[in-house]
Parts: sequence; structure tokens; C-alpha cells
Amino acid sequence: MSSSRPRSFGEDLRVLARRVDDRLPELLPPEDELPRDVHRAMRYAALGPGKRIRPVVTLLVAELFGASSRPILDLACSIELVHACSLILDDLPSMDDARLRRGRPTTHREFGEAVALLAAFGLLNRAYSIVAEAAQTLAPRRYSAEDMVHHLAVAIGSGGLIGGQALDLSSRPEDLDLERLERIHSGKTGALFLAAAELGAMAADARRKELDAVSRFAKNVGLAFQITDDVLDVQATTGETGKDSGQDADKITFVKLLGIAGAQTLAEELLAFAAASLEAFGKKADPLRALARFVGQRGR
Ligand code: GRG
Repeated sequence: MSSSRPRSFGEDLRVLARRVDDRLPELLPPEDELPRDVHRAMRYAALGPGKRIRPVVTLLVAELFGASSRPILDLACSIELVHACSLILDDLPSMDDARLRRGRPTTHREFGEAVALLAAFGLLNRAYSIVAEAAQTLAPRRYSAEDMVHHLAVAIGSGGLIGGQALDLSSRPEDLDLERLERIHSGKTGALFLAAAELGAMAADARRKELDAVSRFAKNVGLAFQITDDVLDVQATTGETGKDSGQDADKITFVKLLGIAGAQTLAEELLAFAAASLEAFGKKADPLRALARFVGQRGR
């Protein structure tokens, strides 16, 4: 029996996430191809049960400009591969020394540290090659394949994910104020949300002004996502997050600086900023507004 109930955004999100889940395995080398251990570890890290929120940002931004195609799905998957790479590295003994990720042993615990490192760089390089191939196929008028690869490289580099992680590792608790914490997480988390939106907009040949607007949206959503992650770290159980809960107990987080209510208020402010960046798009941007609301209310 078919129901006439409109689909909720959570359901829409799962439909888009499923498109990513269906495509990701096809973009990765098979497990039985040499080097088997590295390929198995790449697939283990990338195909584990994640939310796929970043690739969904790419898909929704491209859809805002009326674009949806296989190469755009591939671009979205490339963002998920970078995310998987960053999770492997973040979990290493020399970084967070995490035991659990997505409810399973972290990649280095399952495969050993050397294989985990090779798998991380395997995923990163696969991501770049996918972006180059998809951008050449899409050939948007305003952006070259080099532009798209360049935007991704900047997001990952020492001014983005790597920079945020480095600042995090080198910060002593007494150095951390709100400004520094925002800088760390704008790099660690915000930069990949930004790249996800940029690739979606460039793939759809958005105008520069439109690209800037969705970039502002994504930066703010990315930072709000990290703040809600901090709130979940103290509120949710391991079963809900798939990570060791209280993993951030020794770290300075938004919750430690602002308290739970203060952190939630900051996340709401950032999400309101994000939504304001979309004003010029009118109702067409409703799915992105729904995504921002979803980030504010997420339970894992
Ligand atoms: C070279 C790519 C690269 C990175 C090196 C290690 C590092 C620099 C950066 C760490 C970035 C990092 C892991 C930040 C944490 C971001 C975060 C909130 C992760 C959890 O994301 P979810 O909730 O996870 O989307 P799922 O499992 O759903 O995918």
C-alpha cells in the first residue's frame, strides 16, 4: 500500500546517502587485487556505516543549480573518501589513539598501523583521481578540472584539514579560547564541508557569487556540525555514536568552554548564518535549509 505522507528530510537524506553507498564500492579497488591488505583496509575504512553527510552536501548543492549526474555522484564520493582518509589518520595512536570508529575497531587496530597509513594515502589519491576524471567529463564552462582539484587540495592542506589537526595537536588546554577552537575546527571539520559544497557548485557551473554563497553556507554548517559532535560526545552512548563516548574527556571542546546550552546556542547561531547565506535562492534552497536544521537536531 502506498502512503501519501510526504517524505521527511531524514528520509530524503537516507535516499541520497544510499546513492553514495551504492556507488562507493564501485570506485574502490577490489579486495582481491594486489596489494590485498591495503585494498581491504581502504574498503573497510570507506565503506563502514557512516552518515555520508558531506557527499550529501555536494549532491544537494549541485541540485540547487539543477544538476545531477553520475560524475557529480562521483565527486560526492571523492569527498567521502577524503573523509575516510582523515578518520584513519585521526584515530592513529600518534593522534587520537581511538579504539572504535563507526562501532567497529579502528582501521589501524584491524589491519596494523603501516597498512592503515597506506590505506589512508590510497584513499586520498583515489579521491584526487576521481575529481580529475569527473571534472573532465563534466567540463563546466566556468571552472576547469584544475580549479576543482585545486579547491580540494586547498581544503585538505595546511590551511584546512591538516592545519586544523596540527593546531589541535599542538594546543595546550591553557592556550584554548573560543577563537582558537573555532580556528581548529573550521580546519578539521569545516574545510571538508566547504570543499563538498564547492565541488557541487563548480560541477553545476554556478556563478562565482553563487559559489561564494554556498561556501558561506557550508563553512557555517561544518562548524555547527563539529559543535553538535562535541555535545553528542557527552550526551550520547557509544552505541549511538559508534565511538568511545567521553573520548574528548581530556580535550578542550566547545562544551567545555561554553557548557552544553552555550554550545547548542552557538551551533544554532551558525546554522542561522548558514541559512541566511541562501536567501537569494528562495525556495529552491529548502533542501539545504533542511540539512542545516538536521545538523542542529541530529542524534548521532
Ligand atoms: C590528509 C585528509 C587528510 C587529513 C589529515 C587527521 C586530519 C588531517 C584531520 C582530522 C579531521 C577529522 C577526522 C575531524 C573530525 C571530524 C568529524 C566531526 C568526524 C565525524 O564525522 P561524522 O559524524 O562521521 O560525519 P561518520 O562516521 O558518520 O562519517
